[in-house]
Amino acid sequence: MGSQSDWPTMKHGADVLDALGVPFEARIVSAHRTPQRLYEYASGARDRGIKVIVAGAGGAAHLPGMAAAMTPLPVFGVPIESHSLKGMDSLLSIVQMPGGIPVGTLAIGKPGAINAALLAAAVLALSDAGIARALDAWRERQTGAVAEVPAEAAP
Ligand code: RP5
Repeated sequence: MGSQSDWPTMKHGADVLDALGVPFEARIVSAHRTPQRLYEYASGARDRGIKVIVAGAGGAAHLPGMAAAMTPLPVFGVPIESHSLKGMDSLLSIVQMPGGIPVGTLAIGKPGAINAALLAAAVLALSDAGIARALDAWRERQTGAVAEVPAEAAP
């Protein structure tokens, strides 16, 4: 993520990965404030054994696109909800990549962080039976938690 201030959003994705038993690392890497850290992180990720990168950033959100430019790994971008433009700036910054350098872009904020984690797990599940089973179980639990009849609304 681009900043400590992104963590309350990105933590929702981290919680999903924890629940699925997917090992991950959470790092602050700012495209603007720590460009050298971004270069080292993204260009070295594959050699360190990283398989998928989830990059959350807000505002002029260059982190996912710049990371994607420096690694062949799949990169999923999470637009953080900004104060001034409610994350529309983040969304458009991340989603409008030029052809040739893809960033899979998720929804703004918490749903995007959750779905980026699920999508990353789905990629890993293609070659990891344990993660595939965990994902199946996660979906079954989600389905089982949906009531057929709405509960009485609180007065
Ligand atoms: C982006 O700028 C970060 O991803 C964050 O969403 C936004 C604001 O960062 P802070 O000023 O809160 O550190 O690079």
